[in-house]
Amino acid sequence: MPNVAIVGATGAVGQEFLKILVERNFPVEELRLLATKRSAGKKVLWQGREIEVQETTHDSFKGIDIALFAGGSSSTEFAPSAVKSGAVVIDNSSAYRLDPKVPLVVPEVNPEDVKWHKGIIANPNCSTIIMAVALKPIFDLAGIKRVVVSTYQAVSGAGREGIEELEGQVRDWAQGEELKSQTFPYQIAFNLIPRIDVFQEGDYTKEEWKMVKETQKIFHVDTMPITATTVRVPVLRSHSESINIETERNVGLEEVKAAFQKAPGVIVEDNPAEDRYPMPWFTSDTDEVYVGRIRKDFSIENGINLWVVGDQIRKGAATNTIQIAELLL
Ligand code: 11C
Repeated sequence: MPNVAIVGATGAVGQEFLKILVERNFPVEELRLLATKRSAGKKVLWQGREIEVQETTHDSFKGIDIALFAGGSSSTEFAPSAVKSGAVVIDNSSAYRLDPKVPLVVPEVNPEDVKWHKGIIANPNCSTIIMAVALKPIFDLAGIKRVVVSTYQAVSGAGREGIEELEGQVRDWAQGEELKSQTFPYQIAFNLIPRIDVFQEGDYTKEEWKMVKETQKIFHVDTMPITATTVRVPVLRSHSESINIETERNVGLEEVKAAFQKAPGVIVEDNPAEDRYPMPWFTSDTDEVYVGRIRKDFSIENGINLWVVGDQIRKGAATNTIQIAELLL
């Protein structure tokens, strides 16, 4: 059984790793929990074992077979040391995703890419993963000519601090107190913020470019035109996406629905007659990507509209990472 390390073990994604390893019966010989100095010394009870969180150092990875990095700046600092020690790193940060020597993997889309890793495998951005799982059945069925996506992203994308900021603002508002914003640039309670991460080329944000470039890499189609608008919404932990797809080939709606019904990792929730569609409150704490509002875009010849929702901390981060680790085994 492999020795596994979690780097960033006390954060939102790190904590989810602990649960998912158990749920999916992932074989673990030793589990080493690593975090910043601030969290070192904390005790965690996992599977009847009391594990003390250690500060991550360059020597933390001796004997480790698989290192799950929860994301953040620790990846560039420590992933190379983990690889030098012989571990395979699965990294949630954006540091290595577009590196041509590093596979970027969504197991439902490009599991075969795991095979050519050279020590590091990158886990895509959460909104990218959720979109990629939903695009895959259409890509296989009809080819994709163009994608237009708008996201409605939960505060969990900004980690534990994001969740605490929304909860704190709602509490303060109910008590008639002034709302404080630290993690987000503006008040997020009762608001939307159409800027996630920093502005970059063409006045698109880094989050928007991630959705474009990472998706192209995952599908091995550098030229697939994708345009994104990413928006933070006052939702706790599931990202939602409105996706408009122009297909290469004309396909009937029934074919599209049948493809989604068969697609791994997808749950179709689409019944207008019964007012059924995916919603972020109800998809939280689950591992699948939910697809609904499946309909023709009548404004173009081969167009499909979808509404897609998935838990950001799970399928958008921790579950996808552990699925990659399962492919390694
Ligand atoms: C968000 N997508 O919702 C971001 C969080 O590149 O893994 C994940 C950032 C990343 O804020």
